[in-house]
Amino acid sequence: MSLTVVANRVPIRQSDDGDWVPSVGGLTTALLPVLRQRGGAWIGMGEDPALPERQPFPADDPDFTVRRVPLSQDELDGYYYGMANRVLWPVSHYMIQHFEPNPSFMETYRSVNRRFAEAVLDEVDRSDEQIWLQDYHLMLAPKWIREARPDVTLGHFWHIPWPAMEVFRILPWARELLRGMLACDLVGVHVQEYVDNFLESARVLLGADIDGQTVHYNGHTTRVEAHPIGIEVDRFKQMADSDEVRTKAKQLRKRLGTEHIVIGIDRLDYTKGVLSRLEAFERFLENNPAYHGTVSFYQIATPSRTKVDTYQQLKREVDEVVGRINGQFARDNWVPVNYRYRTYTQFELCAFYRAADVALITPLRDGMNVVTQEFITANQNGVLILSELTGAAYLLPEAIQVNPYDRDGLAASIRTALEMNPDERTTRLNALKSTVEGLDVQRWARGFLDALHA
Ligand code: ADQ
Repeated sequence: MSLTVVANRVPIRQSDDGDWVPSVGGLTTALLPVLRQRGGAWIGMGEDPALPERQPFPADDPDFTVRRVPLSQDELDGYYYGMANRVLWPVSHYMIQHFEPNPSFMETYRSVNRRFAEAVLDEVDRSDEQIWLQDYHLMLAPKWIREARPDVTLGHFWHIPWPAMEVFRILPWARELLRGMLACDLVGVHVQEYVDNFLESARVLLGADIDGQTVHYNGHTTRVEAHPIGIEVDRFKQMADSDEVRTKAKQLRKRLGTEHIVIGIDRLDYTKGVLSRLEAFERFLENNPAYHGTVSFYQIATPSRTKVDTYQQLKREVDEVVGRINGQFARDNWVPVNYRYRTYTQFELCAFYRAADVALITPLRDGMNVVTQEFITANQNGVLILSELTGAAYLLPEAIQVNPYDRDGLAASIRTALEMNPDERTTRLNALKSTVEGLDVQRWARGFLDALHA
């Protein structure tokens, strides 16, 4: 049975010497081996009109086809920067202050989803085909695929939180979007709480019949299941244990020169809670003068969605708060906050994970947050402080869990983490490691596809 993966982005990129290579990222890593083995296609948007619509990959002995859906600048603005980034992203993360319900975004989203559906129909020629769509960019495509091909198997994995029904219904197009999703045979989310929210949305907004985790609507049946995503555990472990990473981690500790290192690593996104985390670190310094000079906070933020105003604004605010904290507290050779606004390689990130005593992973809301799992896998004796508003929190009770809006609580948790005795650190970290090992990303892909097959 061949597989068609449909995602916002295609899984390959051009390397510096011009060759096409797989892109880096959890989804690519998980699905490329399956596609290579089974054959089929990966369909994603085409941002560059110069690239071919269909590209067999690898070029010399192709296993599958990369198919691009070419988008004009207007389409990209409406579908991606508009509907995906300014409508579905903020609402799903409960941040409705950033929600811009512009009907033209939805209009473009509809037509782009239809183009994705047409590309799928063009690629899919056999009835034993499995089609797996990814994420909030593609809520409507399933309906058009289903209308033309009642016989194919359709799955959808939703990578971000599925919000409470009363929040989801804020979307003026909530019912239409849900109907799109309910053309699937299987909808996957990270945790049971999102399953429950999805079922409740279908029941209340569409009057669908719910039987356990199955939705009956309009003559079709959709199962909704929790499939928590993981990372490439083995590769991360090997990387973290390599001489290169060990050396880099030592160099980092030496360069910072403080007894304790606290890290934060995120895409710079308002959902990740970088600002409130910095303010909590500021409060920690205010409340704990004895720690001045002994703790460095290293925040790495990778630039993201830089064309969207709210992201530009966030960057300015982070710059300002970092300046304020260092202006007030820095002395002699000690800089309390080291802030880097750039992308690092996974090797470099691994060195940060390894060097850290404490990781502050405190999103205001997050689907899973795989940085959490990367830290747990790479680190040897540190403490994880984790926002209770992430999907990961449901799976990782051994972390110190905090409400990211509670500045005093978060500040206090930093001290608790720094003062935790070594035995407790080890016990907690070992328990976290064993959970993360069970969440391997390849296992996630197999688990979802097996459930889809069933
Ligand atoms: P994201 O919102 O992108 O993913 P996350 O799960 O934390 O969030 O993954 C971020 C990835 O980017 C990690 O692999 C991390 O290593 C990398 N990264 C972060 N900062 C970096 C830097 N400075 N340089 C290089 N790489 C960096 C969405 C959802 C999540 C869900 C995932 C997977 O929002 O909730 O966990 O999809 O389903």
